[in-house]
Formats: sequence, structure tokens, C-alpha cells
Amino acid sequence: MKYFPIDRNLFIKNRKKFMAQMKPKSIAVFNSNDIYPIGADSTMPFEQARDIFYLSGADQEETILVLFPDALDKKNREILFVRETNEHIAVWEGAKLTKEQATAVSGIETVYWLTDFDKVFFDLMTEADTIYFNTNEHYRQAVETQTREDRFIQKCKQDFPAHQWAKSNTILQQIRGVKEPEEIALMQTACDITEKGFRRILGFVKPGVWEYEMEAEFLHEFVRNRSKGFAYTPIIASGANANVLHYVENNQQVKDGDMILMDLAAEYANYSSDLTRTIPANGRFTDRQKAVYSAVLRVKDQATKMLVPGTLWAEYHKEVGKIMTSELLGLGLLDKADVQNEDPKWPAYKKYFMHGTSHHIGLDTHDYGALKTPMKANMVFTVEPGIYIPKEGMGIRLEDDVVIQEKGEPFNLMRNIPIEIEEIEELMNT
Ligand SMILES: [Mn+2]
Repeated sequence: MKYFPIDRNLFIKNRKKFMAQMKPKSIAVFNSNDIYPIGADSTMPFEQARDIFYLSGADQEETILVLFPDALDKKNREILFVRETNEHIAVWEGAKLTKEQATAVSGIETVYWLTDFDKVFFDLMTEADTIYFNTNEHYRQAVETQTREDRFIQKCKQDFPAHQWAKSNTILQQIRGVKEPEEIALMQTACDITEKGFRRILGFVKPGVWEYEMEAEFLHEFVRNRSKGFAYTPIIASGANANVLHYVENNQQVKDGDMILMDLAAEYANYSSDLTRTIPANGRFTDRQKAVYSAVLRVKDQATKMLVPGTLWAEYHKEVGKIMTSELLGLGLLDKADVQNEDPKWPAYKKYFMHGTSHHIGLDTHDYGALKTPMKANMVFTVEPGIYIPKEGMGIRLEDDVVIQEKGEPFNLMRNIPIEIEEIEELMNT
């Protein structure tokens, strides 16, 4: 791990919050992700499953967390199973967590080797009535592979058919959506690393550079600041490429007069940041670019002000749609008739702004979090309006990550990342 150790009190608090919502005599199990194969003996880099990380801080494959608040023996209330380490593994793969280190990271006193899991788990299950399975119910999930968690659930249903099943996801959606101060600090670090990358790129970009050269500059800056790299697949889209919302080829040459849309950001300690900036390739906005850019920025600023406790996500999106509609009228992209005749299910503004304005962010870039109940303090959201005009070869999106406060406007974790036209131009021309 490149990141600095995390205060284990975070994970202790997270487990407390989870266990407080479990039914009597119930047990919950959380598995690591697999290390996914590429071919021959090569694999993808390991990415820890976010839920077991959230509840334990264990950032290692083949780890299992068991929570059993009503266990008769107190030492069985929280158990971490880790892969047994030995000298051979230490030589070939590097050190894995020892039992003492696993306790230091997680705050869990009872640590067993994974090889003991079946025996210990069977014994615990004889005391339990209900088992919580950790299924993925994210609103955007579209997973076709079977995870380690899925295999565990299948086996468990076979081995313990008389137990009741419950799901962890409802609890996790709720608690992961509201961030602890330690988590906000980690996300601030991710945003600060992203800022360094962005400032670096402002001095680098000029007509003739290739999108992938910009990608390399960002990655360089991210990794040298203890990030694993991009929090999600980076989008570096010059000119008309910006109108492809998930453009990730990043293989075109930047032309004089183009705008470049960059939707990319660093991860830190498995926490995401999520930034979008759109800059002029030659360091100067044209009048038209300025007009569209300023419209997007005004929508972003007004939308941000609405992110306060009590706001409903769906209502918020409707309001943002109204603000965007008036900006598009101002830019001459819509006329009154377009708006009067619009289909309420797909309002006129969607022609130029077809995606959502905000999503939860945290351990996942599109994080867990309640969306149908009112917003609460310490939820973290992106704010990311955009205007896409294919016939003008231009797409502009601006995005910051903000924390909802008890009172007043949200706190912008990206407040130090240049966004005003004058500042961008100045930094690109010095
Ligand atoms: Mn986003």
C-alpha cells in the first residue's frame, strides 16, 4: 500500500454502526475481492472489495470479516480471517498481514488464519439464527462475473439451509452514504492529489500534444503522491470527442482552438475523487467558449447551493433542469417553442445535458448512499453539469466534490482547483 496508515478508529466506528442495525442472533460475513486473471500467470492489480475495507481496513486478498454481536463468547463478536503468511510467501509476494498487524490495522482482537474458517464458522453458525449476505444492489450495478462474495453466498445457502437470510446492503447503503471525518480527510487528500495533477497539466497542454500524453502527466503526478492512480478510467477528450460521454480512448492529437474535457481524478487509500475541467488547448477561450463555459459554471454554482440537508435527489435534478433550460435559452441553443412543446419525461434541455448532475462519492466513485430519502449532513456528492454541442465540436463539463453541511452551503473539497476562466488562462500562459 502506498497510502499512510489509517486511524483504525474509523473501522471500529463503522463496525459499531453496522452491528447496531443487525437483528438478534445474527451473523454477517464480508469477503475480499478475487484477484482477477488476465491470461497465463498474469493478473489484474488487486482491488479490495469496498465493504470489507470499510468495516475492517484490511486491504488484502482472501480476507473474511465476520460480525456476530450476540456471540456467546465475547471474543467471537468480531473476527478477521487472513491468509496465512509464511517465509515462502514473504520471499515471492512480499509480506502479508501477520495476526498482530491485522489487529493493528482493524482494531479486531480475534484474528485467525483463513484455513481455520470452515471449522470456526460452522461453530458460530450453530449459535446464529440469521445470516447477512452482502449482495451488490447499487443502482448502476451491471456485474456479470461471479465474485468471491457470490461464491460464499451460494455455498452458505447449501451448507446452512435452515438459517434465515438477510441482506447487508440496506445497512451499508445507509451508513456508507454519510461520511466520518476520517473519510472526508482521506477524500480531501485524494482531491489535493488531483489538484496537483491539474496544475501540472495547465503548464503542459498546448496544441499538438496527444491526449495520452496528458494522461501520462496526470498518472505521474498521482503516483508520486502515494495514489495508486486514477480513481476511474480517465476521460481526456479534445474537441468533438467531448460529446462522447464515456470517451476513454484518449488517443487523439489536440488541435489549436479545441477545448479539452478532462474527467479524471486520483484515488487515495481506496477513496475516490471525481473531477472534471474543460480547458482551451491554446490557453485562451474564444468568446463562444467563454459564454458556454460561464453558463455551465453558473449552473454548477446554483446547483451546489441546493445540496443542503433535506433536499430530495429527484427534486434537485428537476430544479437543476430548470436552471439549465434558462441558460440554454440564453445561449440560443433552445428557443421558447422547444421549451413549450417539451416532453416532460425528456425535457428539451436534455438535448444538450443528458446526464445526471450529482452522485454520491466515497470508496466507490459512484458510491453507495440513500437517494430516495432527504440528504443529510456529511454526505459527499459530485456536482457536474455539462453542455454538449456536437455541431460546434464542443462539450463542456465542470465537476467538483462537495460535503453537505449541517447549515449553509456545502464544503467544496475541490475549492483549490482552478475553475474561473481568468485563473485558467493565467496559469496556462505563464
Ligand atoms: Mn462524476
